[in-house]
Amino acid sequence: MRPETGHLIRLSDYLPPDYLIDTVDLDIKLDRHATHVRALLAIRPNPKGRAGAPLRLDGDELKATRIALNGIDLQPTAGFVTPDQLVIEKPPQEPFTLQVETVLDPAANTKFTGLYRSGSAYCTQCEAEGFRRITYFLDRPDVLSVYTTRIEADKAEAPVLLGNGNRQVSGDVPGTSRHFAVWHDPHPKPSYLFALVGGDLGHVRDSYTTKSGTPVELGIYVEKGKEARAAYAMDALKRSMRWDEDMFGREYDLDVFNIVAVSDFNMGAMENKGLNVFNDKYVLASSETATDADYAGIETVIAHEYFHNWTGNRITCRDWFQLCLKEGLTVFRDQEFSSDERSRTVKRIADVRTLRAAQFPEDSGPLAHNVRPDTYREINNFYTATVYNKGAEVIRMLKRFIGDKAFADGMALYFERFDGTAATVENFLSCFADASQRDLTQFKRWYEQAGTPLVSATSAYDAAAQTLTVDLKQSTAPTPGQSEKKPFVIPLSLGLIDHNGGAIALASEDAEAAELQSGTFILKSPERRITFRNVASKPVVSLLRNFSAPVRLQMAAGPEELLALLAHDSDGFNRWQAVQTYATDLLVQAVRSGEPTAPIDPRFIAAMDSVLVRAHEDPALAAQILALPSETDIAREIAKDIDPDAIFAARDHLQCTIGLALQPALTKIYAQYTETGAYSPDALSAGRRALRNSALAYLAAGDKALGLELAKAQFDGATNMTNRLGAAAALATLPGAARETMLKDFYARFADDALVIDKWFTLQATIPEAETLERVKGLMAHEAFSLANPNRTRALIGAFATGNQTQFHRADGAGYELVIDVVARLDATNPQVAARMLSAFRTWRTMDAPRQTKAEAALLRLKAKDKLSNDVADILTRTLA
Ligand code: B3K
Ligand code: ZN
Repeated sequence: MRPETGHLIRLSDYLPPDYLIDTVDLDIKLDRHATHVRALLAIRPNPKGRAGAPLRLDGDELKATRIALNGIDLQPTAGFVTPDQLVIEKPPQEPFTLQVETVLDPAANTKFTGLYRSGSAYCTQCEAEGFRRITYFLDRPDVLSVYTTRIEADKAEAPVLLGNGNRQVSGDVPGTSRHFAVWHDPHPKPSYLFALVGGDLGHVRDSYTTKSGTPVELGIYVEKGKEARAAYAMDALKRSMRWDEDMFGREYDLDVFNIVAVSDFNMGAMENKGLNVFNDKYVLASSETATDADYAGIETVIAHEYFHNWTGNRITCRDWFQLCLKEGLTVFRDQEFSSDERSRTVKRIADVRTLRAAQFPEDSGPLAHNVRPDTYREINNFYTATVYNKGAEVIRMLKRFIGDKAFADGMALYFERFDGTAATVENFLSCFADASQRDLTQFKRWYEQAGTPLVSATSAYDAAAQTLTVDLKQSTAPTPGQSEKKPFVIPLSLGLIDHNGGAIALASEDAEAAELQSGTFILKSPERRITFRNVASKPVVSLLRNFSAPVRLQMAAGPEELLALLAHDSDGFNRWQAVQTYATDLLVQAVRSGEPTAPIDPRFIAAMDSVLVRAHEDPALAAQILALPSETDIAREIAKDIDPDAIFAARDHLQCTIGLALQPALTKIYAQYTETGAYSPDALSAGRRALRNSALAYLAAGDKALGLELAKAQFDGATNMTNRLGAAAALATLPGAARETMLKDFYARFADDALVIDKWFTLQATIPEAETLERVKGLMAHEAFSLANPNRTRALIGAFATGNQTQFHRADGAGYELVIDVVARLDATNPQVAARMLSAFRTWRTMDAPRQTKAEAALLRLKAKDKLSNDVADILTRTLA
């Protein structure tokens, strides 16, 4: 156990490192059970550090075999070197070298951080604190070093040897069956960006010429035989490289850029300098095995990791509190990229859905934290939707607040001023304050206060005076450790629509000219009133257009107004939002009334019909509008005493009613959008498939027999995974022999394809019926299941805990018990993934009383275990607090 385990680390305690490490020379001899690592560190006292301070290098489960200072061996006696640290009490106060040899057992590394084995390959994951599992180091992001890495391995076992930077030399080790490669990365970098890979991998190669004419060799390494499935990722990579040059003026800076796909990975991917390592889920795609959503995910993640080369690698974080500096900004950049490559409105809707589904519950529960946290006990638990997705929203707001031009100038300043440094949020904001000549002090609260602000808006029309008064208020509920919230700077995009659907020009004495021109009004005090003049008739207010701020909006709007927005709003996002709001209101009312299956307002059905009529204008948008709010969307609105069964019943009833009432129109769409020609993952084709699959889901809900017939035919005849999985999902909702036959057939077809079998597990884990619990338990004993593989664990247990509201939150508590059992087992081997699973409990206090009792009992049972990792203990303590 490391002495600092569980300690609270505070941003306010930050001190610069006492020593700097200028160069790192590594010699790594790969072996399954005894990998020998020799590290030669060139160290010097940091002029900004404490003179004469001891040198404390971090370690984690390390075994040192030799330590030498300036070439002279030190006896590794107890106390000065332990598995967790290496301390030199009185190091030289001038430059010196430290040579450290460690021996690792990668095959036994089940945590998948540090050096480990995935399949037959060796790979690494160092962010956030994995490098200390390879050698002793100042394992913090503000220590930047130039790395040279010699990797040696058995030629047959690992013909491919990859490292950071450019390859310098390679060759055979004379008289042995081994070979080596030396990689040199000229860009100083923090240890978390170190990576190496060794294995017998297939590859695809391509090349790219930067705007300034420098050629770059591109390589994607995958499991042998899967090379063809890397084509889309390669295409996405080249498009990302071009986009970053065009939009941000950022060019790539090494001779090679390599990506390696592995099947055992704790998260999505990792931006190691010049050597990105990916979860193969975000690299491999073929039309038969990947859905349109998978293709979109690959495009996004490839772009995200590539964009990190500037926002993250060239400019890194001073400390882990600044994580949003690279993550929020890079998510913003990948969202912009995907918006440019696809449909901006549809992408915005998808991103807001993600934010609401993943970040809003975090921000209103026990795990709420600032976009830039003040404290942490386990940094790996802060790679959250708040840091990533809300972090991206904050950048988007900043852009809206200061304007596109000042934002672009601020980004250019940031790259100019901070290139090659480890920066802070303050550094970042100073560039935008300078570029815009605006004071960003209040804006900065978005980084410093947790919680989702509630904006309430009311409007009053005065026909005689031809004025419309809009009253805006903001408030933010307390979050753990923060009872008082100061007002945020909230940019609210607003438009007025007249009764014919036309836009009304904005005129007002209470607003600034820039606000009237841009339609973005800034709410920075607790309340603001804006009176619009020259409003000839009672308008409809379209507020929070394009989701201009990550807030919850409360605005009394009746069906007429929502229907007018759906029909006429020039803002596509608010057309979608109008239906979401309408449906959520209906469903919340149905649940609250205690009659979840009461008759549905016919005006809503008519609205959905109008969406089908206009579907050809933008099939992808129509599919989004047709998708009813999720069970968790409804639960969030209800906020307390939640009964997921009632929510499910209400939503299911609405889906069935629409499916039956609109059967002719849905059938027409289903027939009209039949797949023709070869599969293409482009946004337009994907939108057509999404619309057709949405029609299928409604038809199956409305008429089981018809649904069964259509879905069976679609499943059997599908020529791509989007259509096959769309059919399988429809069949999964229909209990009976056809479903079981489909599941058998699905497994038989794809048994050898891990990523597809993950889908097969998820399909079953998310069936909303009581038998699913036993099914999931049975699947845990299936030959294809393994807790050792994170994708598989997420596909079955993660999907059950987050994608099956009625069964995870079963009234008898058996869903909670199942997940807690898995967390307890998994914690012994992979604490990071275990902690992630456990965070499904973050909404437990919003459930009804009987469910809360069951959830608490399960959590306390976990707490009673004597050996919990720091990762799980941290989430558990905060969840129970
Ligand atoms: N930076 C990595 C995440 C590392 C997570 C460490 N627990 C991937 C990314 O955000 O690009
Ligand atoms: Zn990232």
